[in-house]
Amino acid sequence: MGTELPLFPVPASTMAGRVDALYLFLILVSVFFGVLIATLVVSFAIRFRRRSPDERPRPIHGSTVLELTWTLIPLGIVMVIFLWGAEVFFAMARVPPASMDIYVVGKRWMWKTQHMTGQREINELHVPVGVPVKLTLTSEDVIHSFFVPAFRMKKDVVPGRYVTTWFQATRTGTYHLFCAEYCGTKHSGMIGTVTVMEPAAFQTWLAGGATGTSLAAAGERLFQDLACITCHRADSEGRGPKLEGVFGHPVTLASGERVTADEAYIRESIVNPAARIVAGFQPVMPTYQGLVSEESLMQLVAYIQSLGGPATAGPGAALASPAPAIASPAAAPRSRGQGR
Ligand code: HEC
Ligand SMILES: [Cu+2]
Repeated sequence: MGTELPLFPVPASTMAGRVDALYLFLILVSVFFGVLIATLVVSFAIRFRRRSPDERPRPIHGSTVLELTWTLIPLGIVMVIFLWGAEVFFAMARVPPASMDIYVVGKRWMWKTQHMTGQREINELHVPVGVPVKLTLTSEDVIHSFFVPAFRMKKDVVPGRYVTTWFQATRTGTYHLFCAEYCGTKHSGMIGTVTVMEPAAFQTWLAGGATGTSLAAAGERLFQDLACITCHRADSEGRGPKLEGVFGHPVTLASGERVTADEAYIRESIVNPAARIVAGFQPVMPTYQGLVSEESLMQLVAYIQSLGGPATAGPGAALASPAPAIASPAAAPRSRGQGR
């Protein structure tokens, strides 16, 4: 659709028009039946009013045709709403394969974002226009909700787990970011901005704030500091499984189940290793629950992601051309794995 409706925030993502169209349809259906019912209530009240004190209404006997009509028409309408809604829902839930990764932590009362190249922002998020961006979000404390009205995107951010969502901005500009889940005294202050930039300007911005340490490199440092490396050795001689080539690939568990090693699986393996034991290993890994902040966990996940497997051309490759210098080897092309 893409048209601008008055009273609506500007549509600035690929999903915005689709959400608005569905929303408009719901409004039109509601208005149509609202007006129809109100008109009938008033006109019937006048038409069938009691004209004399001893008037008795004629008894009504059932009508199959009438019953079928008012059952089948609403059924048809709600099925349209259901199928249309499901289609939009799946489009929002399925992250396109070559998306740019950004990690987000909600914390009373701020949003902290981390780019793969290592840039961190608070209550701000810079993204390139026309590139699908995958957000991996979690909360350090209570439930928050990441809401960007211009993108028609709202995602509850739940402590203790990762949720993912995505968007692709369609026009440059600065848009509101809100927390849409009441989270305490300063909930109303948990706001920020999303700045959508031309890809070249975005590269300049990325390079400008360069810390020199990519997310994966920060994770690698933690991997050594937390002594993960003593058990997880690249030569497979440690007590734990080798983590090279794990990310994005299926893992066989001791229970015989097979799971895909995505961000959520890696996070759980670190904070709650006992939950899912890798086949062929003893449950000797200590839990790091409470020892590592959510932001550090994301760095560890990014590091393990960077060990993922054979490099394929990721979004880093597509974006890196204007400023290849910023794409550090650990952060740039990653395998997106299969099965996703
Ligand atoms: C005492 C040895 C030990 C230490 C220290 C250790 N691990 Fe582990 N880790 C294991 C073992 C054994 C397994 C396999 C059994 C299981 O799933 O718990 C494992 C499993 C994993 C997995 C799942 C791997 C797969 O192939 O599915 C990840 C990810 C992981 N560890 C990350 C870490 C990180 C990150 C750290 C440091 C913060 C760490 N481990 C510290 C022993 C250890
Ligand atoms: Cu909040």
